Amino acid sequence: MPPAFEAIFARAFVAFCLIDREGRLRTVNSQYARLTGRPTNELVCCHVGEMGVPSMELVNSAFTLFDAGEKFPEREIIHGGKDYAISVFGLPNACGDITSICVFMRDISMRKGLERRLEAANRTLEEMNAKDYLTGVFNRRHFDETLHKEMARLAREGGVMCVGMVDVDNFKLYNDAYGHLAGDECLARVAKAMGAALLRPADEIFRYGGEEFAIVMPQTSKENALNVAERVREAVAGLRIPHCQTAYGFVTVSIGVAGIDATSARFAHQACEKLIRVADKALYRAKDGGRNKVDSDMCSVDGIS
Ligand code: GH3
Ligand code: MG
Ligand code: MG
Repeated sequence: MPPAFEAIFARAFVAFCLIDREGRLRTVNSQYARLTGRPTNELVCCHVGEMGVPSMELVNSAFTLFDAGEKFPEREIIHGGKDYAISVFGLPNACGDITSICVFMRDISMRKGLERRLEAANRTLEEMNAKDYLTGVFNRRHFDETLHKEMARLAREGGVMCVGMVDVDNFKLYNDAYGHLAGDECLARVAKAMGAALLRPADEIFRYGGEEFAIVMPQTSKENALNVAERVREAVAGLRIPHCQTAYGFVTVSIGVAGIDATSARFAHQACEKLIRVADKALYRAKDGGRNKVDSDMCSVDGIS
């Protein structure tokens, strides 16, 4: 290599090496030596497999691409806890055959670190956007999105989906008796207990508004949804949060469950509204039945109502 080029490569910020078809290092610069933790003069003629960077898999795939007349797309790798962008070029001999490859490794750890922090911040923001601040369960916006998504999936895949509308009993009286702050705390505890009572990962609870919650149970028969609702009701009653203004003496919830099958789900928008209306009616019946109860119904949508 001309001395001027050697000086340039020695001082370059990128790690550089020249590798032959056998995977042996032909030339390396000091950045590459630093990356491997060995002095430059020890590296020439070493097999790249010993260094681990770049991998032999990368070297082989680069030769395969160049032999086919293609380019090697830039890759990102992690080595020694750092991120590198790898560019590879083929070096032809006098006959035009690629006999060795030049590998450039650019340290992009700073940029990748920032990208990861940004991704994590975006994930947190997305989660905050979907969650209810007070109770930590998903919010109404996420409920609407989930219900529509699940309704479309139901129409596509068949089966039955159920929704449970949950309402804390006599909650106005709770606030009146214990104050709004205690009311807030109570709602958070109730939400947590209800969430823990949902055993299937597909079942999800949302804060619908005020002291009302909604449970979405995809691919669940009405009978199974009733069991889930019963478990949720028991979980809240089991907290035994004192409520001096009710016949039970502790905080309870009433739940209305509504089921819908794939045929009705085809009328997606109406189906979502109707499902909630039917669940609401079942909820009123549970309230009328003395509260701390579960009631249910099936919902059918004919596309007109
Ligand atoms: P029912 O058994 O018929 O549901 O009676 P209820 O008292 O629970 O129903 P009502 O709709 O009369 O009252 C709901 C109460 O829930 C009134 C409202 O102040 C309270 N509430 C709604 N959201 C919150 C909240 O975020 N924090 C607190 N502390 N109270 C809330
Ligand atoms: Mg209510
Ligand atoms: Mg209520």
